[in-house]
Amino acid sequence: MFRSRLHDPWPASVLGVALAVTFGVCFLTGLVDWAVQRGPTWFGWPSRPVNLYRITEGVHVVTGIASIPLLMAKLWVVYPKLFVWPPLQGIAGTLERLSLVPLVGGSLFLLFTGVLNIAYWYGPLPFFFPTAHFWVAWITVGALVVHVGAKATETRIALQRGTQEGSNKSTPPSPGDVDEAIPHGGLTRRGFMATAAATAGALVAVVVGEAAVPLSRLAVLAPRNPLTGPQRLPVNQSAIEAQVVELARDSAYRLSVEGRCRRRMSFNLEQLRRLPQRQAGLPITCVEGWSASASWRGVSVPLLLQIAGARPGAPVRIESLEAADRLYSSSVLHPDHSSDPDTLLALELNGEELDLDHGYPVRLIAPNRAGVLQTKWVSKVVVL
Ligand SMILES: Nc1nc2c(c(=O)[nH]1)N[C@H]1C(S)=C(S)[C@@H](COP(=O)(O)O)O[C@H]1N2
Ligand SMILES: [Mo]
Repeated sequence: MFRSRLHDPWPASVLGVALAVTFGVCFLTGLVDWAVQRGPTWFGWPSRPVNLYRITEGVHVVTGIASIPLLMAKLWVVYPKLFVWPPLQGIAGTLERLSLVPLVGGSLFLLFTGVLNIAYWYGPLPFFFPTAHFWVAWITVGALVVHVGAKATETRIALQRGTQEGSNKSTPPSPGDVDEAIPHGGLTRRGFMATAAATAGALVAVVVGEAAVPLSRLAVLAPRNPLTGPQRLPVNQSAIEAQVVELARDSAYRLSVEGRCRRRMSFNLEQLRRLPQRQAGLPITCVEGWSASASWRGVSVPLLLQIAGARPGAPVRIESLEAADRLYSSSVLHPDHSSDPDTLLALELNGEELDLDHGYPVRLIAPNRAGVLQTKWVSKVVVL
């Protein structure tokens, strides 16, 4: 029944190593993402290099996407083992078998929810995506460590054999060697592995264009394209969705600075425009898979803190016109960011007054920061 050599240890091992790498990198970059957004206070995330978070987040999405065809191929290669008799072999064997439940189940869950997330499809999820994705990742990686430990020797042997076979074509085929002679459905082991790799590459190519402008024309499956949107920048949540249209356009709009500073202050838009302005090229990196760089102009936050008589590098909370119970209505700037001169309360984007959907009249834009923390429609700066 399973005589095809597609089900050999060699493809299983090569795919296993590839998956260990993509999962490992995806897990580490995912931890960075989690810590940046809701990590412990001791986790100091620097404001430089400006594009660092853009890279770690991009790598997270790309390694996750590449894992999908690799995991499908791997499951196809190893599923006959489920029918090996007797099913449970010794205590170690039984534990190894049991660890497959969280490993396979967790992997499928992570990849599935990850794809739903970058597709903006939260409808079917009965839980808060980041929390579930985070905890299942720990369980899955725990199971992965057990699995790698259990399979290390077997894998090393299979890989060595694979290379020897590759370099020594004159070895007569053993009775089990039906691969090149009787391909499985016309597919050789090499052909199968090349297909898995090519599928992974193609999926990465159509997704990475969401973050890399030179490839943006390939981003055929992407819900956001880095070059489309008002002022040539995508919008994540519009002013209508955030229910701030009236407040943002109100002539009574004021930006207030309060909290632990010597002077509580309040500025209308005209007064903000008359303060010294600073320009910076900074990306928006949305955790939902896209990122794009733009040119911003506005009031530097350290300067504003200085004007208000706050301690330099004090942490500040940036609050928006959005209702306070909504997910992204405010964010905190930790010292690295509140003291970086390129952390701006921006009034302009790509040489024009901010579009309403990009946060008019004032939005936060800081270097090396997650998109969810780049608060739009800012109305209050609270020094902590
Ligand atoms: N007040 C507020 N600010 C917000 C959001 C929001 O929903 N409300 N969305 C955030 C998210 S998730 C991203 S990725 C960026 C996107 O900014 P843009 O729409 O100008 O591209 O804004 C951030 N700022
Ligand atoms: Mo976002």
